[in-house]
Amino acid sequence: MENQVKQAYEAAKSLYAQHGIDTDEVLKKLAEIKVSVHCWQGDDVKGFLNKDGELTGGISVTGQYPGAATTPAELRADLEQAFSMIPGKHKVNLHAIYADTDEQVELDRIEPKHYENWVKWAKEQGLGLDFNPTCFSHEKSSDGFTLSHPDPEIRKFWIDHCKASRRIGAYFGEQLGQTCVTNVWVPDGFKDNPIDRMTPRKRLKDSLDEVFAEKLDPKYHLDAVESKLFGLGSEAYVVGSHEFYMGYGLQNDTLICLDAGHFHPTEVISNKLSSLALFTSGILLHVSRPMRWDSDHVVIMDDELLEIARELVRHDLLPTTHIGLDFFDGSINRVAAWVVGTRNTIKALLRAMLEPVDALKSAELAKDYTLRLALTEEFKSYPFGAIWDYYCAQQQVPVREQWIAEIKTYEQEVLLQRDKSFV
Ligand code: RNT
Ligand code: ZN
Repeated sequence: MENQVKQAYEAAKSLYAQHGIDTDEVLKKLAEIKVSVHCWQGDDVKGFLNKDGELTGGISVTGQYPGAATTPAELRADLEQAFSMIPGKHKVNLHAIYADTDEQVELDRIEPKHYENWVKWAKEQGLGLDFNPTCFSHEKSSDGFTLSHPDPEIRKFWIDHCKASRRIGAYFGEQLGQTCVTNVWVPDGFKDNPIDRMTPRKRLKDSLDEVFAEKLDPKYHLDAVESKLFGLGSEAYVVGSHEFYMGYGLQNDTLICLDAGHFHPTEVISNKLSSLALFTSGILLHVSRPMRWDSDHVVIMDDELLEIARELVRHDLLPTTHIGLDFFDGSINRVAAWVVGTRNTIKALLRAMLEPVDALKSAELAKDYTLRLALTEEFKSYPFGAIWDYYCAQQQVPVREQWIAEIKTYEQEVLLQRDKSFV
């Protein structure tokens, strides 16, 4: 390790120690936190099952940056590159359309064997896996409905797809010896004001009951449901709203997924965690960055990211929270996007862990709001960067911006070669 990094760490360590914060301990705890890195940043949510199909379901990726992965092998290489720059051991979050198979398999027929290569790779890399049924970008979702579709045949197709997805999730969990979260998100909704808001919700509820009927070992597999407020083409009404899934998740003991971009523009998920946690056994997060809408920009170190991290740390929610990422930007180097978003998420957790939580809670309880404010503000300029740099060095990943040059080399040597082979 560079001397400078070490020296800066020692100096910072003694400053934090004055507040009873043991930075060595903090780094040990930080190394235990897994972030579920979403595979779909690597290829603009295209996947490999329906290559030529367009992205539908009210989500959208913009940008034409060269070098998107076009095969499972390329996507894995890009993920490996990203993970070599991200401290800690993490998980990869797969969508069903990322099956690695030559078979022309339909979504309602997917099986564990279609994802064997991912499992093999995850084992080699020491990674966990999470899973998602892909209820979009498909002819059977082209009118905007899946699990709540009025046509029982189409509904059945999606129910079967979600059932099959859960079995794949359970297979991931068993194979890798760690819990896999399978998260159900469906785009169902209306562009314009519906007359009947309730019947589609009733159908979605019934479909989910069928999907979750098979009991799976929670040691290896957990279900999650993800709500949203609106999408492109479902501006007026989304069947799976927050209230819908809040009710469903509480009644059926599935994890409730909070996506940072799925609420009203001034509404934040950080303020929901302490409520939800009182009534659930766990929460799934989709850490994202909405800009004016559910735009899924790359996660940056902004106030909301920090606030999410603080809530998790202050209320000891880390053991029961599954932290997933959900952003997709095709206008910049996609591997760099992963690195920026994931490093920021981990860094935000570190910053939160380096706060004098007990002292701040005591000040609050003693009605010393002056101390609460003053100490909070002073801590914003405490040298967390030195702790972060040391952590990166300790975890043998690039310190500070060193990784940018490595990414540029990877871009030249790997990403840009891909597009050439097309010409
Ligand atoms: C869509 C949801 C969902 C997707 C992924 C691809 O609004 O956020 O999580 O982004 O499943
Ligand atoms: Zn999401």
